[in-house]
Amino acid sequence: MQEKLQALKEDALKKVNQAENLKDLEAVRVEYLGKKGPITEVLRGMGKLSKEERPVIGELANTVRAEITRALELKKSTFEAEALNEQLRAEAIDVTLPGRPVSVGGAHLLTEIVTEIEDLFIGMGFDVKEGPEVETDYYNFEALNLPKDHPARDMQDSFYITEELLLRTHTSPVQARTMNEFKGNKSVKMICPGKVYRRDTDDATHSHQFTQVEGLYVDKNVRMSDLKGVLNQFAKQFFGEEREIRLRPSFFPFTEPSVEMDISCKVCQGKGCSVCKQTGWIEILGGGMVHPSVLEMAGYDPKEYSGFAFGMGPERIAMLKYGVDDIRHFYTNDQRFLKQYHNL
Ligand code: 2U9
Repeated sequence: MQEKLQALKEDALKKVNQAENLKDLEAVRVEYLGKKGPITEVLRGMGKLSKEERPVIGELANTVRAEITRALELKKSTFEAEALNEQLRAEAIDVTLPGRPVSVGGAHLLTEIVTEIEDLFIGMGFDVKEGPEVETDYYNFEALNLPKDHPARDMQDSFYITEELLLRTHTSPVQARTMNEFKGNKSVKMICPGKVYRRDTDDATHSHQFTQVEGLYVDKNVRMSDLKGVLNQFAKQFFGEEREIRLRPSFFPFTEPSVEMDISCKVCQGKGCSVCKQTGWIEILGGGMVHPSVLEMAGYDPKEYSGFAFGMGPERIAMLKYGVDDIRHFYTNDQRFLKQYHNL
């Protein structure tokens, strides 16, 4: 019996050695240690052995089983390590390969321009305020000296939602609201950037939705020369120190007197070219002294307070600064256009 067990052990260890994979190993395990295997058979037949033989054979059978089990496990872990190595080799990443470039987004040109304008005015002590795009007829027109029968309402054909509500045609209602909020007791120094809407047919220079930045400074003793100083500072910082400004008389219902501001043409340095239509000057914004009726409607005494206001269109300004030839480029989101202005 002892020799039989020794022979079994040697056979089994030999087969473990010869096994080429996990499947072979499992077959060896089943053959020798399985329920119907020879070792189990020996252990089952212990009852038939003599009293003296039983502990000797029992111990030997257990030892043989333990040795075969250990050999199986050892070989199994070798196979597993090999499999893992093979997997690691197959899945290895070549970190020296050049990477795929990630395309990085950026702020829209209009956002960049509006932020730049905001920064310049913040630098001159202005607050930035926003307001609703759906406005009441009162704040959009009435409070700005544009009563119901005013002919200037025709100039701003509007998108009405109800008889009293419309999409704002300018950002001026934000200023009217702010003045109203301050109840005539405080000075106001603010700009309000935002989207505005007009019933225009879209073409290279018109868009039914565009952007405005408007400004307002109301206090005691605010004068036209303050407006000129602030706008001159803005123009030089935004377009370049070498640019000159000029103010021309104009008309807006909410300012009196009203002006339009031109900057000297960069292309011809004021000599006259096709960009400035041979005038040497390019119009960039409008403004004036806040109309006394507007001050009064907002609760400010026009004898005590005065103010200046101005308005500009960032699209037009961006078009002038970067030579963009069609306003629709700002809204059609063609990446070939937008990407040119990343990292300005
Ligand atoms: C209040 C009082 C006065 C705002 C003003 C302009 C002149 C102006 C246009 C420029 C190009 C609009 O974007 S654009 O089409 N704006 O010329 N805007 S004065 O005057 C105000 C605003 C609010 C309470």
